Formats: sequence, C-alpha cells, structure tokens
Amino acid sequence: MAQPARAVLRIVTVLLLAGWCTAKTVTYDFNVTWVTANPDGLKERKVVGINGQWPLPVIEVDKGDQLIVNMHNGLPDKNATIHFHGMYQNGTNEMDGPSMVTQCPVPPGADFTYNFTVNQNGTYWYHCHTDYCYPDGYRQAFIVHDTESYFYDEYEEEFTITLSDWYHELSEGIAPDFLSVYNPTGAEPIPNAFLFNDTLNTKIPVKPNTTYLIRLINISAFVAQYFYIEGHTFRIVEIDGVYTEPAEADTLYIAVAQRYAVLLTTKNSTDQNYAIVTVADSQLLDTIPSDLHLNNTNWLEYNANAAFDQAVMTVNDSSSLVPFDDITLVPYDHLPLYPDPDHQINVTVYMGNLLNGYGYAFLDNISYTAPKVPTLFSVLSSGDMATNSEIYGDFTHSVVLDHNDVVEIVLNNGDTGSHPFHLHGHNFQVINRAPSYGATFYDYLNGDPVPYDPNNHTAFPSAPARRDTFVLPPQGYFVIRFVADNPGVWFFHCHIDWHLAQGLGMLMVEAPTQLQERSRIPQQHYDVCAAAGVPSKGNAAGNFNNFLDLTGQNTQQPPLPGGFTSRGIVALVFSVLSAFVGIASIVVYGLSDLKFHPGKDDDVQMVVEEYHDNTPTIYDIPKSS
Ligand SMILES: *[C@@H]1O[C@H](CO)[C@@H](O)[C@H](O)[C@H]1NC(C)=O
Ligand SMILES: *[C@@H]1O[C@H](CO)[C@@H](O)[C@H](O)[C@H]1NC(C)=O
Ligand SMILES: *[C@@H]1O[C@H](CO)[C@@H](O)[C@H](O)[C@H]1NC(C)=O
Ligand SMILES: *[C@@H]1O[C@H](CO)[C@@H](O)[C@H](O)[C@H]1NC(C)=O
Ligand SMILES: *[C@@H]1O[C@H](CO)[C@@H](O)[C@H](O)[C@H]1NC(C)=O
Ligand SMILES: *[C@@H]1O[C@H](CO)[C@@H](O)[C@H](O)[C@H]1NC(C)=O
Ligand SMILES: *[C@@H]1O[C@H](CO)[C@@H](O)[C@H](O)[C@H]1NC(C)=O
Ligand SMILES: *[C@@H]1O[C@H](CO)[C@@H](O)[C@H](O)[C@H]1NC(C)=O
Ligand SMILES: *[C@@H]1O[C@H](CO)[C@@H](O)[C@H](O)[C@H]1NC(C)=O
Ligand SMILES: *[C@@H]1O[C@H](CO)[C@@H](O)[C@H](O)[C@H]1NC(C)=O
Ligand SMILES: *[C@@H]1O[C@H](CO)[C@@H](O)[C@H](O)[C@H]1NC(C)=O
Ligand SMILES: *[C@@H]1O[C@H](CO)[C@@H](O)[C@H](O)[C@H]1NC(C)=O
Ligand SMILES: [Cu+2]
Repeated sequence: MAQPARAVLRIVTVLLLAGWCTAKTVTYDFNVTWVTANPDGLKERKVVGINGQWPLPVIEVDKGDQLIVNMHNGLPDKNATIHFHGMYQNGTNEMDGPSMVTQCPVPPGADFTYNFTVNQNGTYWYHCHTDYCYPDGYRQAFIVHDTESYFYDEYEEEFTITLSDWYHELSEGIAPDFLSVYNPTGAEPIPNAFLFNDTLNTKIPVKPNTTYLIRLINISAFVAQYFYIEGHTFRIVEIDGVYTEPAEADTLYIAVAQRYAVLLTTKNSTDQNYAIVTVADSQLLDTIPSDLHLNNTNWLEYNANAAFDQAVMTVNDSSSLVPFDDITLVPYDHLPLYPDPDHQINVTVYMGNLLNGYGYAFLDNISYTAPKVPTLFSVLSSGDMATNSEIYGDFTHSVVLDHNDVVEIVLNNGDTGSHPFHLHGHNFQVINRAPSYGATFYDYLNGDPVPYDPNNHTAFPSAPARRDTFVLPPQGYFVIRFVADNPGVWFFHCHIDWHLAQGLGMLMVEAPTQLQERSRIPQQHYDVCAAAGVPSKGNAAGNFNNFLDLTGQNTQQPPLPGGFTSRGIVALVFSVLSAFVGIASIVVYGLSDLKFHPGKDDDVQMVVEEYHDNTPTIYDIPKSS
C-alpha cells in the first residue's frame, strides 16, 4: 500500500511549552487535483487526489500541535473545502469547513489555509464538505497521537484502517439521477464496492503475542458495515476521540463517520492466518445487485506461507450479526450526565416529495437549503440582530443557543431508514435510543414510528457515552445532550452524503454574541468569497440594510398540492417512463436502473394521479433548480 508522501509534511517550528510538554506546528501543503485510481480492480476512474496521489495522505499530529493545511484547489471544475471531522474548532469556527455554513466554497484555482490548535486525542478524519464531493475520494484518516492515554503502555504497535463504500461513477454523474423526478422515492445510489483501507484483499502482517492499537474509521458516503476478526476479540478503548473504559467486543457496527480504537492481542501461535470480515448492512440498500460483494475478507497475516482462506460465514445475512451497543460504553473520564436541559430541540426526520417531484429529506417540515451568505458571516455582520434566528432564513433551520446552555436534542425518526447524525463542534452525551443495537434494531419497522416519550423511557446512564456521530434507528429515536460552551455555527446533519444533499440537516447558532467578540476572520476567507461570487455580509438573503428583509432568500421547493403522495408520484413516473421509453417493466428505482433520460426535463409533462379520487391532473415539471 502506498505510503503518504512524507514530502508534504513540513515541521516548521517547534515551540517549547512548560516542562516536558512540547507542541509544534505541523504543516501540510495540499494541491488538490484529479488523478485516476482503481481501488477495487474493477474500474479505473477519476478521483480527487492530493499532490498527485490517491489514497490521500493520513494527517498525523500530536495532541497540542498547531495544524496548518494549505489547500490549493487545483480541480478545474469543482469547488472544495475541508472539514476536520470531530475537531471542536474551539475559537476557530471559521476553520470548520462546511461550505455556506462557516466559509465560502473554494473555487477552482483559489487557495485556503486551515489553521487551528488540536487539543484533543484520538481518531478523526478529514473530508471535503461541499455538495457531492467526498464520495469522489476526498477523505482520509486524521490521527492525533497521545502518549498520555491510559492505555499507551498496553500496546506495542498501532495501525489504522478505513472502511468505505465506492462508486464507479463521479458523484456529479450520479447526482442528477438521484435528485430527480425519476427517483421520487429518493433511493440512494448503490455502491459498486466496499473498500478496506482504500483497497481490497489486504494482508496486515502481525507479530504473535503482541498488542496492537487498531483505529477503525468508517469513511463511507452511505453504507454501514459490520466488522469482526475470526477467532479474536478486542477491547474498545476510544470512540470518536473519547477514551472509554475498556470494553470487550467481538463485532462492531461502524456507521458512516464513526470511529473506534480497539486493543487487539495477537495469538501466540503463527500457524494460521485469520480473516478480518466486513459485512455491509444490506438493510440500507434498496436493491442488491448480484455482482455486489456485501462481505469482504482481509487478513491478519501471522504467516505469509500459511493459507489465506475466505471467511467462513456463520450467519446468512447481516441482520443476524449482533454488534456491540455503543450506548453502553462508559467514558474513561466518567463525566456525569449533564443536568436537565435549558433548551430542548425536538425534531423528526421525514423523507418526502416537493412540487418538482424530487425526493427530499426533512427535519420537521424543513429541508435544509443553503443560504446566499455563509451563516457565520451573517452572524458576524448582523450586530445585535445576530440573536434573532429569523435573519438566518426560513430554510437553514437555524436555532440560536445561549452561551453555556445545556441543550438536549430529541431526534425522532419518521423514516424507515437509519441515519448516522453528526454534530460539528462538540461531542454529545448519548442518553437514550430505541430500539437498541442488535437483534431488535429493526423492530419498529413492524408498526408505526415510535416517538420519544419523556414520561416513559429507559433510565439515562449516570456517565453517558460521548461521541460525535450517533445512529438514529429506523422509526425510532435518540436523545442527546451537550453544553453550548463553544461559540460558533455548527451543522447538525445526517452523514449519509446523499441525505445531506436532500436537506437532512439544521444549524446550531451557538452563542452568537460571544462568537462576534472572539472571531477574527483572516482576509483570505473574504477573498475566497469574492472569487466564488458569494456575498460575505448580510442575512440569509444577502440583505444588510434590513436584516429582517429576506426577499430573495434561497427557498426549498413548494409542497405538493394536498392529497398527492409519493406513491402517486411513483405511479406518474411509471407512466412518464413507459410513455417516453416504452420500457415494459421497471422493477426497482435504484439509480443504476435509471441511466436514461427521456427528453429534457422541461419537455416532460407530469401526469399526477390524485390518490383519493384518481382524477389525473397535469403539472408542468419545473426545470431542475
Ligand atoms: C498543482 O498540481 C498541478 C498538477 O500537477 C500543477 O499543474 C500545478 O502547478 C500545481 N499547483 C500548485 C499551486 O502547486
Ligand atoms: C462553486 O460555488 C459557487 C458559489 O456557490 C457557484 O456559483 C459555482 O457554480 C460553483 N462552482 C462549481 C464548479 O460547482
Ligand atoms: C495560525 O494561527 C496562529 C494563531 O492564530 C497564528 O499565530 C499563525 O500566524 C497562523 N499561521 C498561519 C500560517 O496562518
Ligand atoms: C491504510 O492506508 C494508509 C494510507 O494509504 C496507510 O498509511 C496505512 O498504513 C494503511 N494501513 C494498513 C494497516 O495497511
Ligand atoms: C508472550 O508475551 C509475554 C509478555 O511479553 C511473555 O511473558 C510470554 O512468554 C509470551 N508467550 C509466548 C508464547 O511467546
Ligand atoms: C460504514 O457506515 C455505513 C453507513 O452507516 C455502514 O453501512 C457500513 O456498514 C459502515 N462500515 C463498517 C465497516 O462498519
Ligand atoms: C484526552 O487525553 C487526556 C490525557 O490522556 C485525558 O485526560 C482526556 O480525558 C482525554 N480526552 C477524552 C475526551 O477522552
Ligand atoms: C499467550 O501465552 C501467554 C503465556 O505465555 C498467555 O498468558 C496468553 O494468554 C497467550 N495468549 C493467547 C492469545 O492465547
Ligand atoms: C458473502 O458473500 C458471498 C459472495 O458474495 C455470498 O455467497 C454469501 O452469502 C455472503 N455472506 C453473507 C453473510 O453475506
Ligand atoms: C416532540 O414534538 C412532537 C411533535 O410536535 C410531540 O408530539 C412530542 O411530544 C414532542 N416530544 C417532546 C419530548 O417534547
Ligand atoms: C412505555 O414504553 C414501553 C416500551 O416502549 C411500552 O411497551 C409501554 O407500552 C409504554 N408505556 C406507556 C404507559 O406508554
Ligand atoms: C471551549 O473552550 C472553553 C474555554 O475557552 C471551554 O470552557 C469549553 O469547554 C470549550 N468547549 C469545547 C467544546 O471544547
Ligand atoms: Cu441519513
């Protein structure tokens, strides 16, 4: 496997701090360009490379270091940014990376410097945070080494493995089919392969009788995977950068964006190699193409001359795997349950259609729609108005939080899919979830969605697990708490990239007054906005004379007329498809089956079947927005 180019790493200065604690500045120069790669051996494709290479360089720092990443966007045709997933960016909200939230998209040819202090430990990753970007390969591990961890003396060596899904087509090629009238149910694109550390059939040489720290990172765009090693158990010691009391486990379910660090002690004997098995969660897929390998075998190599056997699957499908329930983990610092909330946010996930017939995702009735001005710049340019959530627009779903409030988010799931939700700028306590992981995880699919009932729930843990990404079960709920002690604009969103593009997110505008006091935005950030043609002051609509005037704001599509349902749209698409293409039977709405475009969008008339009285009505499909 290619080692990341060491040349990109320059250690610029070494600052000696008090005593034996040293902090240094670590600088990476990233020239982002297209390269080609063929990680699954099935198809060579264009991927986003850094300094001419892919897999991308792993970022490695020591706790306390200053990290500087000088990014040059050398892509001729794509905007880019970088989000350092799991970093609190305490005092540096403008370095967080999500496009139109804390910065402008960096257009082709422009430069952007990320610069922040890493006062955290553990396992993170970095990825592009503009629309449809990281599934094209712009994602990699980011490791913060900590010689003071409580388990530092217990392991001899460490290695990192990323798990991901992989598409043979560029995101931009897939996206128009995904968000389209031909995919009204919002069926997600089915990956072509599942990669293990950006390749397949990996052999990881290990020594016998040795303890390893293994960092596992799920950098998928969509599909979660189960992970186990035949004949071995391991001890979980960290989740999402938070040390835990060691917990023995044999199977993990690692959702998109989640990380686990585990200690694995190898066997004393070297007569055999052992399969590392990953099994993709087929429940997330609407269709399973016959040539898609859901499970993959890689190996712990004890002996290069011994056999490398494919895994012997003891179960028939992923639903019989019982993974470790992360809500039962206890943080090593035993931070107690936060007190009752000062501020409760209670929202429900829905998937549905708007007037153009596309499938969208909603928190309550809002499908996140990026504003005209990055929300951080609205905070900074609005003076006293910053505490009024109206100025952030009707479709960014912004909630203003007071400094140091205890915030509770109750997230109910009105959808039959599971959604890994991520909060920027924090980790949060996970205090309730139903159903729990394991055999019952899909139980609520048998009836109506079950919302959280504050008067009837299992007891909250006294020292709840903390992490930054947590899975919302199908038709169930979760409840999390955090303290608003980090002034900034923080995205709370589903980390399935397709669902984020459908609008499954909202914004926490945390302590805007304190944020105004402490922010010093480098001039380069404003220059990038100018280069991208994006205004950097004003409310969500770019108005700065009257911050309550939202004329011209970006809006979500209007709703479907009353009485129309997704099923009606499915029926109409069938009729449109058969009228234009004459296909006799289209069984599934997986995107791979929808490669044809019957005429230009604006030529197509949509015959909407009214569900209740069956009177067909003709609507013009608005041209895609
Ligand atoms: C980035 O890489 C491209 C392709 O190798 C090269 O043409 C360009 O000069 C590089 N730009 C910078 C700023 O290094
Ligand atoms: C980059 O972002 C700007 C501002 O949102 C947009 O106008 C432009 O079309 C984007 N460029 C590309 C190549 O997507
Ligand atoms: C990074 O930020 C630090 C602290 O604000 C500042 O002193 C330093 O000059 C910055 N470095 C770069 C390269 O921007
Ligand atoms: C995983 O890939 C990264 C980046 O290519 C590499 O540095 C690392 O050594 C690989 N891990 C293993 C276990 O081979
Ligand atoms: C395994 O390692 C331990 C401690 O390093 C040592 O005491 C023991 O003899 C080793 N066992 C074998 C079978 O090598
Ligand atoms: C990665 O996350 C995706 C989406 O939640 C999931 O389907 C997949 O199984 C995960 N991979 C692993 C190895 O857990
Ligand atoms: C980070 O590491 C330090 C020292 O090892 C530890 O005290 C602290 O609790 C760790 N932080 C978390 C969130 O686990
Ligand atoms: C390896 O041998 C040591 C004793 O030499 C024993 O304590 C340990 O449990 C053995 N490890 C395994 C994985 O069997
Ligand atoms: C693993 O994959 C093979 C081939 O794709 C398939 O025959 C087998 O049923 C799969 N097993 C599981 C548990 O998914
Ligand atoms: C959340 O909102 C829903 C819908 O308004 C309501 O039925 C439910 O009782 C609320 N839950 C809590 C915990 O406030
Ligand atoms: C409380 O919740 C449990 C578990 O979901 C449910 O079986 C029970 O009916 C609920 N009780 C009441 C009074 O709602
Ligand atoms: C941010 O820093 C402040 C001190 O400046 C601290 O009180 C707070 O806990 C920190 N928040 C996070 C999320 O790191
Ligand atoms: Cu989702």
